[in-house]
Amino acid sequence: MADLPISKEAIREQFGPHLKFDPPGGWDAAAAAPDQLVKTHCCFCGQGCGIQLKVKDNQVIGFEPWEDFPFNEGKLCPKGVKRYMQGSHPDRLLYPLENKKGVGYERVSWDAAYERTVSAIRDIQAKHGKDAFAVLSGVSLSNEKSYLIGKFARVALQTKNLDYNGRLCMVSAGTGNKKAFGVDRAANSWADILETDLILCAGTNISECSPITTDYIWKARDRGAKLIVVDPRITPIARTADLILPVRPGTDSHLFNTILNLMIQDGKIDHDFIREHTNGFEEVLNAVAGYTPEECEKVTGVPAKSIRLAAKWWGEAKKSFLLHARGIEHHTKGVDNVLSCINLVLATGRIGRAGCGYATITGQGNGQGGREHGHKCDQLPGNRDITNPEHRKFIADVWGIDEKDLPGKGLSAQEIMNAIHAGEIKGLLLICFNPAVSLPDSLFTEEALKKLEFFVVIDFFMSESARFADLVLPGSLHEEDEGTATTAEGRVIRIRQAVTPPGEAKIDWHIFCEIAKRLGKGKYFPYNESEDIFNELRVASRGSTVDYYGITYEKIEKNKGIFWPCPTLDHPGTPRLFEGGKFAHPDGKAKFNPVVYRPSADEINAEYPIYLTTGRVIFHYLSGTQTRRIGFLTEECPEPYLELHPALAEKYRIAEADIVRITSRRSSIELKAKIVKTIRPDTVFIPYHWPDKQSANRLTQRALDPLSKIPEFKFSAVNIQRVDPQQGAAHAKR
Ligand SMILES: Nc1nc2c(c(=O)[nH]1)N[C@H]1C(S)=C(S)[C@@H](COP(=O)(O)OP(=O)(O)OC[C@H]3O[C@@H](n4cnc5c(=O)[nH]c(N)nc54)[C@H](O)[C@@H]3O)O[C@H]1N2
Ligand SMILES: Nc1nc2c(c(=O)[nH]1)N[C@H]1C(S)=C(S)[C@@H](COP(=O)(O)OP(=O)(O)OC[C@H]3O[C@@H](n4cnc5c(=O)[nH]c(N)nc54)[C@H](O)[C@@H]3O)O[C@H]1N2
Ligand code: SF4
Ligand SMILES: [Mo]
Repeated sequence: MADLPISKEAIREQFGPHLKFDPPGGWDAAAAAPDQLVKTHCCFCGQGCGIQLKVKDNQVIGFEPWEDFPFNEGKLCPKGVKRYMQGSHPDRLLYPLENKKGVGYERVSWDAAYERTVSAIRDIQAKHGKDAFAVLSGVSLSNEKSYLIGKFARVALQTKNLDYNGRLCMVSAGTGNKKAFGVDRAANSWADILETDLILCAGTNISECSPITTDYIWKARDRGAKLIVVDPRITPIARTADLILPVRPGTDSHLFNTILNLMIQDGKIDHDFIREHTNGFEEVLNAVAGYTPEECEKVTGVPAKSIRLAAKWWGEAKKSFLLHARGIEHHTKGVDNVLSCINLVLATGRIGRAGCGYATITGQGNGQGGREHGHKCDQLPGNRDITNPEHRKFIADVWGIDEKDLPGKGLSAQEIMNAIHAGEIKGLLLICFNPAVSLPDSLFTEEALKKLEFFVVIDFFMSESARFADLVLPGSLHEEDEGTATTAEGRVIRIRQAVTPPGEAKIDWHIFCEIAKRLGKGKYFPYNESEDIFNELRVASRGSTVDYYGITYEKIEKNKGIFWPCPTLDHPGTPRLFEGGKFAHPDGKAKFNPVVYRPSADEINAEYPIYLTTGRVIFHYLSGTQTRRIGFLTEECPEPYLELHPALAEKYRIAEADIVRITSRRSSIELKAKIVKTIRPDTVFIPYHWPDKQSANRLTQRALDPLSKIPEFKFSAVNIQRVDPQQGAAHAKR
């Protein structure tokens, strides 16, 4: 802060070339000393980095590092650095818009918007039943909003069809964790990464997607820790790895089963831990018995000697930490992949103590908290089960309703879209989710959204999904409301309001409370401020595996975050789970789960011979509606591309920057070729942050994991073809 104010010229020189528009509040404001610095957190990924926002005249005009926030100690990635540019962005939605047939979007009053929403809900539910109106939500939203939206769907709308975008993200990990450990959270805080001796990263592009975690891994490596990476691509973190297992997409569980079998044969498992702290090992032992490195090499494409080395290192390590993310989870066997990883951890007993641990790296800003508070089709707050009579009674009592009025288990996100397409669901309220870009098989999603009788979207930008809406309501950005979020580590943090929403935009949860009121359910939503909602959430989570009861706003601020579970006001929180080998199942033991390898849903054959996988780049976030609007980020990565190996490029006579048509059993898109040596020669990769003709999801399929209901984003069979230069020129004009 000492060197403020800096000159306009200095700012223009530093940021000018990267800005497509003037900075929020104009150049003068950017150069001025802020009125205040607000200590809050980045709105993007699940790392939840601390950041200080510079506020002037009710606008966020920049940022300063927050160096004493323990997780990131002031460090930020390029998205965090530029996040402040959304608040006053020229594309901000400032008032409600109604889509009038033949006219387009027209400004309407909030009163008219609410009346139309309420009468559409009433009409559709009267004609087609309560469940014909669905809610789809997202976990960039705070814990308070996630909790409130769950209650809104169940109490105000009484629909069972509520689900969220974590269904595309965290559910395979969540299902696997609950099965194995009885609770769904990273087992350790990242502090244990610093102390470990061997790190295994499976299906996670750490450096681009959880950039601050890179720092923890580097620090461990400075102490001599080894690194094994399992990924079909050599991502930046893999470039320094001791061992790379370049697995063919969709074959991970074969690899993990084989590694476990080798460890069992070599006697490198912890029999005492297995006997005292786990159930089900015998079944796993039998399930992995037939898995040999030679067979595994055929299936996974990983050399048998690398598999043996991985088994030796994992078997012999004194301390280890296993991290995985969507690379192994975005599959029709995502839960199996997660369980086969966890079996490796349990077999060595290296969990629940210093330097020994396990975590799935949670993706979205509140991907952890948002999956705990009753935001999912099968769940009530406190990660309670909506089909369990005791859990239902507990929550019905907290909400002051009769248990029999609480809806049952509903459809998951993709199943809701399928039901919309089939004409069974007629109305949709969508917030913080952009399915037109992020669901698989995008042309199907577009067809479905067009069929809705009534579709209302709450967003702060006109997302690609909002283009199909009857009503678009302007909601709030992260820094426009108070609240909490829970990070990938399980640390509950405070999100601070820095400014009020611009124009007529409203704080998201106020919109829900008003709709509830107009539906005659106002008495269930009596909140004046976010803290009132949090205090109810604390009670609703009390006694569950996800106990927030002992966490208060004040306590979070004082301690710079509190790890759940935290059952009482004097409890300090729990950074490390499972200490002393005590797990969250009723008998205190962890559960081994046998996994039998099975192929992916799409089939590789002569017509579709290539493995397509999809994912992210550092400069963009999810469906891109936020980051594609920020000058610097779009300049660094302006468009998607097809990443392929030189050997594959040569086979198809493709040169760098050629236009390539990629075709799956769903559709085709055309992208520029990016030829890299860091990918398997049988696999191609597309980053998915773009819509329409640039959308990777035009190619992906709607097949789901039977347990978690996650789509198979990480594997589609495709063919590729160079588009001749004539057609290429046509492409460039479109
Ligand atoms: N920059 C950036 N950061 C983000 C996000 C973002 O959009 N942009 N999103 C956030 C969210 S919500 C999420 S979920 C996380 C995602 O974080 P990650 O899961 O780390 O990212 P992805 O790019 O989806 O995929 C990870 C890796 O999986 C590999 N992979 C693909 N198929 C397979 C396979 O079959 N097996 C194995 N072992 N690996 C495979 C890919 O090559 C890729 O390197 O990132 C979070 N952080
Ligand atoms: N092919 C392929 N597809 C994928 C993936 C992949 O790896 N490959 N990854 C999947 C994963 S892991 C994820 S998490 C999903 C994400 O997919 P989505 O959830 O659809 O992506 P977002 O871009 O977060 O969309 C959120 C929308 O909500 C808005 N928004 C953000 N914050 C707020 C808020 O606080 N209030 C309101 N009112 N609106 C808000 C944004 O402007 C944006 O329009 O995509 C999935 N789709
Ligand atoms: S996007 Fe993630 S890693 Fe980057 S600054 Fe934000 S929270 Fe930190
Ligand atoms: Mo995600």
